[in-house]
Amino acid sequence: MKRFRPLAFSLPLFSLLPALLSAAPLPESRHVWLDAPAEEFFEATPLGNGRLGASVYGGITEEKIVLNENGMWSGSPQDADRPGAAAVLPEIRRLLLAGKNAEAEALVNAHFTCAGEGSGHGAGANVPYGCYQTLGALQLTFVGPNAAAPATRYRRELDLATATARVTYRQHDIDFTRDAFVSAPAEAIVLRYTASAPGQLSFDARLTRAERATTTGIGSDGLCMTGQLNDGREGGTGVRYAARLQAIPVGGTVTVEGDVLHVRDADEVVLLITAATDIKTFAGRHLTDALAAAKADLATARQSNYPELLAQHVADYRHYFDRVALQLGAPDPAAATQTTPQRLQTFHAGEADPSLAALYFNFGRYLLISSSRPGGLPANLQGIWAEKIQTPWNGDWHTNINLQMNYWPADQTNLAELNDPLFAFIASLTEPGAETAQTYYGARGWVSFLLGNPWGFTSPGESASWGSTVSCSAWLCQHLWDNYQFTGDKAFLARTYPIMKGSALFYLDMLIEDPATGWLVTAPSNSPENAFILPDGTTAHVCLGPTADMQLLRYLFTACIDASDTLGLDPDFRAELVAKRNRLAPTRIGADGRVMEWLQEYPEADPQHRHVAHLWGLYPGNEITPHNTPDLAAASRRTLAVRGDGSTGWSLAFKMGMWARLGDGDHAHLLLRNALKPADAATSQQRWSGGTYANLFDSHPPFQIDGNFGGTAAIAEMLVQSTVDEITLLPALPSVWAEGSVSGLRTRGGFEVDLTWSAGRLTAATVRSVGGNATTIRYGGHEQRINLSAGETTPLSFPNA
Ligand code: FUC
Repeated sequence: MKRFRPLAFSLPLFSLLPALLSAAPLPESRHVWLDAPAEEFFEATPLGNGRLGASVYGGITEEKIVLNENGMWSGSPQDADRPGAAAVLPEIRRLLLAGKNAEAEALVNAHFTCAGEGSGHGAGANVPYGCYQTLGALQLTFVGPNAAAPATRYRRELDLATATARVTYRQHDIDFTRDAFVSAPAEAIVLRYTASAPGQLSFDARLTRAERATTTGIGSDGLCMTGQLNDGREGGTGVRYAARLQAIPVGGTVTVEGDVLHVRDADEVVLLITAATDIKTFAGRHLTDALAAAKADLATARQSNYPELLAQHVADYRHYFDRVALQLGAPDPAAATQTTPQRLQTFHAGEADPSLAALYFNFGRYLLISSSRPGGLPANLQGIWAEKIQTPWNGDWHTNINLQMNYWPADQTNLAELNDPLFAFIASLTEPGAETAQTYYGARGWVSFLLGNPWGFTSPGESASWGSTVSCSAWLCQHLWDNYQFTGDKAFLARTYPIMKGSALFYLDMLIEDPATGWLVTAPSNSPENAFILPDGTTAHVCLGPTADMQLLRYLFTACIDASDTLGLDPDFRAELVAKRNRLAPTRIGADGRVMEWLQEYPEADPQHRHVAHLWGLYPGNEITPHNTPDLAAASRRTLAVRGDGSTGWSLAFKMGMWARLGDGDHAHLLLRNALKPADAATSQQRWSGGTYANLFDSHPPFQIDGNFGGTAAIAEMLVQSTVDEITLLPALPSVWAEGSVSGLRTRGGFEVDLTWSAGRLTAATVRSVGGNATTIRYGGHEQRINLSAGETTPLSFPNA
């Protein structure tokens, strides 16, 4: 290994890259913009403050703004554990050990799934499991002689540098501007409508919702919508909600008639919308009176004028967003002149457009800042943005990939505190999950399966094919340990260690020995959602020790071993973990050179299946690396080659990250190209077709936000990779990103990295230590050991390669 020397002097922080660090993104990586109003929800412009969401359609005569509040959950707490389930466990295991997987699966389906209706097969709005639902919509109908006149110069844009939306157009030589943002400091949706001539704004406003809503007028300038959601039992204990609208005009008049607010002949109008629910769950505001809260929030928001509200909002947002700046490619002003959907088209057709990747990255960070804030609920399958009563898959927290993927960019892209809702959710599972562990396995500790809602649901899902994966809770715990690896925050580790320990205790108790090999394996479980074909031709999902489980358990046990050691706790527990970790079934390579998905080399029912969790150890785990395990890395390449480069949005993002870990930037970029394939209403009819909608939302289809977050994390993974004692710079730079710079990416070990490169080669790099630490920096074939104190920055130099 060649070594290189650092520069002999140390420069103050940021002195090397001053322009880069203070710069807002270039327009081509800053604005998501369209030249037409949205016709579908997945074309609307999404705004949010973590709790409240607003999606702007931008219609000229008929404007619709879909409203969201993330406590809008139907359903209610239930005990869905199946009594007596543990009694059938020995027979399920006996059948599995006898190779009778289909019979075992039948037994799991009959006795080892949840009691009751579970998720309602993904449509649980009216069963106890519940569903995340829309709050409703603000509908505006513009009236007056000019309202329906043809509009020119239409532009609808989202500015990712300020988290503001703007719609502009011209009618009869009058320029209209509609601004929108959702303020976290003011807890309000703020809309401002202006025109270039006085008295031009006339519209009717309504607050609407497809069910369970009553709207009334408040005074002469406001509306109020209230209702109560189904608790899943029609029992009247469902979540209550309230939304308030207030119009503040300059000039003209505002009146209210019934449930309609009329604005006439105004020069300018500000609309404030506040909303609240009384959901009682592991996070949120725990209100007893949603209406009083919406009213109080409105009163507070009214104390500031529009410029003040805007300034507070932008400052709050930039506090998060400005920590990272990414530029890919040389400045490309021409790219900014194309609409975002046009750029998706040309990019998919083969244009390089590196700044589109930077735009997508910025959008992913924007979405996380807008859908996950400390103290709130985690970003769900659609973040916080939902237009229906029955959101696809209940808009819940699926944990066999989806929820975890939502949080992949958090630490890496310097948004660590936005993990807070995820961590609160994980903590909330330990109590109900302890009952589930006892009821099904007679085990200590806690477990949860694929389904997660705000009501503490930890039982297996209602079908064995997807509901029996037993390692979902281990995967959740990875986020706790990984966050500690990024931050080194021992107080956090001490707080969360009992959660990881509880998870590990469950697995210590439930593992069984595979007599054929002597290895310890999970039983029953499955490899996320994939089926295999047994020698007699039958198809099954339920199995012993799928590779994904074993990798996850190796990670969890290692995390608990290291954590207990760091904290000086539980030597006996640690010894048991060490002993059992060594006996966990290893990741193996099959006769066809691929990583084996199951303990036996079954043919898979769907060789292109979207799930690839048997490569979890490659990404986001760390047991497979080209450097440490070259054979497994080569087998991973072959596995990915057979799985293919198509699939759902999140699957493409997952594989993008894996190709980045394999050091193949061009293949990762191919996955990015496929992820950004234009998606629309027609492609939404094609199962598993993936792609990206006109507003940059990821398509599964349907719209599902995990791919946005996974894609963002994968882009970061192409630029910087890390373990707790090693940082690799530009490990998988695609050749089309020959020029670029990034600042503010975080690494494990507690560092922040700024890089500039040109012609595909690193030209400048600085590393700042957050808490004081040593690490090894790798670039190309070179490595360098650094040891920095807290806050210290060092520039790095590299030999000319
Ligand atoms: C998991 C995935 C599906 C989908 C759903 C919401 O079950 O297998 O593809 O993403 O979650």
